[in-house]
Amino acid sequence: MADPLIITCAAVGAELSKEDYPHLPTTPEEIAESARGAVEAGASIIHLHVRDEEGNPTQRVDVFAEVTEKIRERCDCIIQYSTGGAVGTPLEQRCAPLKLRPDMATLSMGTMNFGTDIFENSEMTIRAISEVIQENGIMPELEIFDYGMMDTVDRFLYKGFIPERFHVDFVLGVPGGMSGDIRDLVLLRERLSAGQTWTVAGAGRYQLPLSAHAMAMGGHVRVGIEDNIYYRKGELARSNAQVVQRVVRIAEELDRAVAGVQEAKHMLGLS
Ligand code: KMH
Ligand code: ZN
Repeated sequence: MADPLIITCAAVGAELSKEDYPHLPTTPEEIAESARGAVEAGASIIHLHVRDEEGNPTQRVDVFAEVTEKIRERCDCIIQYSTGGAVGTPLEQRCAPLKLRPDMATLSMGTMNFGTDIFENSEMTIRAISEVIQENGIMPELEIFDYGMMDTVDRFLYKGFIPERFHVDFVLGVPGGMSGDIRDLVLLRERLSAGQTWTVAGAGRYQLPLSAHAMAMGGHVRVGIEDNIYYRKGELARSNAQVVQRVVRIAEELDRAVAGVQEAKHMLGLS
């Protein structure tokens, strides 16, 4: 019997604007409300990016603090800060919010083309972010966008650059990274040690099929507007809650219980 399903909601992201997607939450109030809706629908982790007063992506500590507080006022959930930020965010800014000690933080495991941009994660960048994550006692989620990044995980583990306990997120279907083909997910999953917790986040049209396959394979799922603004072809999602609700319905059909926040914390080694 598979473990209960941990649903992550990537509610905001750093790439979209309200012009791309009119319901994009950008103010602290909007982000916290959207997170609340997703958690009420069944998400236990909120993957968090925040926006400044103009709606632009920011790694400002005061904004992360305000949004975190507003989410905590509304619901109990695991809050996971992005250290990826937006493409081109300087290293110091990427690490800055970690001093607020969120439950989790992302750690991207390599440089890649990211659409028409370059998402820079050199060895020194990964090590620096990993150090700040560890200094603050945060559980890392390793973001794997491409197969070679699994080799970096193994090498960094061997060298002690990353801690031994982490969660893994396969982020598939980003142009420049690995595709969201199911065979790629199977290949990646085979690289994990027994008992390693993992999630899949499918970008765009890959979100739904990868979610369904991950659920059937015993993995966990990330959905949300950061990864896909569409509910189905040609139809925008109404909210983060709406896409989480669909995952919950599929999980029910697959007889996969959905993890509550405390269960998710326990499975991830956070409690
Ligand atoms: N915004 C992307 C460049 C993360 O959150 O750590 C990187 C990203 C990954 O979203
Ligand atoms: Zn992100």
